[in-house]
Amino acid sequence: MAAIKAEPFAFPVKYDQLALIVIDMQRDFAEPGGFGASLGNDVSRIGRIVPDVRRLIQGFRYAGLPVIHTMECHRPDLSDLPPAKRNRGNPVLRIGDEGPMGRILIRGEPGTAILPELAPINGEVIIEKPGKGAFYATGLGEILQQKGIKQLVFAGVTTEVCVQTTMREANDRGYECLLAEEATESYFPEFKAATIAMIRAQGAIVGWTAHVDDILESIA
Ligand code: C5J
Repeated sequence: MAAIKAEPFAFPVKYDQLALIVIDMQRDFAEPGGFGASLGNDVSRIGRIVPDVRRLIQGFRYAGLPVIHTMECHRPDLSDLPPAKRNRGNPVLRIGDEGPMGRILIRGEPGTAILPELAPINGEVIIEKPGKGAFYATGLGEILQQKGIKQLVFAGVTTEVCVQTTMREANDRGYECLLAEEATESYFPEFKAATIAMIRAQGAIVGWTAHVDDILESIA
């Protein structure tokens, strides 16, 4: 059986059931003036993974494998934004407030867009999600089922929030999940390291982790 070099052991890949899911590579998390920055984070860390995320996307496209993009965002009337989410913490700008890139994390605003280097192409699925996990209040589960996808390679941000939440949701739904280490990032390097360790602990209790080069070599 084909396998991708991974931790804690080789990932038993089935190419006809495999897709890449790129989580929330949006300007609001990666650029000054966006949601991430409004929470006091150093957003420059996010920009550094763009070349590796791009390589992964291109590898999947070249191999003819599905690429799915997610975006954390809300309706302009905020009807899908619970007060408990909007009121959390003490940010400079809250979700829905007008910022330098438009309203924070609102559908259709410039700051909510996926980074241009990683923009979806025609035919790729885009999941707009109001939660941290991509299965909550979206059609992702049905789409994966229709396409016969049972294995997901994960990239995107932030490792310990939307990436890990979605991996855990997927794992509980029976998907085999593989995190691409260089293609994910956190504002906190220690949280990224802890998430990688947690995911692959206890015999891949949530999933596997692998290097981008090893994933690309396998699907080439
Ligand atoms: C956060 C995300 N960190 N995409 N969202 O609020 O991880």
